Amino acid sequence: MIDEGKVTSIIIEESSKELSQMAKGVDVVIVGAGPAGLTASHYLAKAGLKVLILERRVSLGGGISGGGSLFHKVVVEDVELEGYNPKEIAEELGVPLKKVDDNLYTTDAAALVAKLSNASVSAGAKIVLGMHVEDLIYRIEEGVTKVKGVVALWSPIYLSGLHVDPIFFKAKAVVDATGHDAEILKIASKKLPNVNFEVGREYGAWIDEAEKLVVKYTGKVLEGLYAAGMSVASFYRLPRMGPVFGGMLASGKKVAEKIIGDLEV
Ligand code: 48F
Repeated sequence: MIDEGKVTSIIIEESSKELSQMAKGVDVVIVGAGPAGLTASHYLAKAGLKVLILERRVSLGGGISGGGSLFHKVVVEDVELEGYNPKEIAEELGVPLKKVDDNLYTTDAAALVAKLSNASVSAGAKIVLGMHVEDLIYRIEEGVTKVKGVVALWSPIYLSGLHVDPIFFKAKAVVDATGHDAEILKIASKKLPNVNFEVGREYGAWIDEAEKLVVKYTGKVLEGLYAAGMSVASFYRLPRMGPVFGGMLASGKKVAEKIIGDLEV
């Protein structure tokens, strides 16, 4: 016999234990569980870092599922993007690929979501769904603005517009993996002192350039704040690539390597 009250108390106790540990500080908070965020989390967690992904939806994969214009296939390419090969990354993460052209491979969107999510949690990353990041924690040290974590609200609270105070997660590094809207970079531009940038929107479509440039420009934006995936394209006004996901995987891997280097793991 399973007691109803016990089920709820297990959920609350176990979640609270973990959330309270993570609130005190993780190594990396990644905002957004799309392809870039999930890929980054795998490599960061695999390197031994404590990684928390906060995702405001109650689903994983971001734009992957709707990515092929609602067709169930997506495309990954076998090319060098600034030293990163998306096909090799996909294979490393267990994504089943079918060759369809010289350097183009396809997989089911659902398979990409499942394999990236599996790679993330299997490496030890923690994913909390239904959590909307609405602000940043910062300090000014020797005149330099440094990001020290995020301010978050459960999504239903955020959506309801109720006047409810948020919760905090301290982190050594925060990654904006929020996609086209580059929400965390926008927050930084509006809410942090001494930050003199504006966030725009990516340019029109040019796949070859978009895939290369999004990887090239992936990295640190401010002390403690990094960008990966389509937020990079919006921030630096790069072209878009549409339903080709290689650049997102490569960008995720690159941001992980940058952070691992900066945190001297
Ligand atoms: O949009 P998304 O998939 O970003 P990405 O990893 O990949 C982009 C591609 O999907 C596609 C493309 C390239 O092929 O053009 O669009 O860069 O995933 C971003 C995730 O971040 C969540 C959002 O719900 C989505 O799942 N997100 C956005 N803002 C917030 C957030 C926020 N403020 N707090 C929490 N999650």
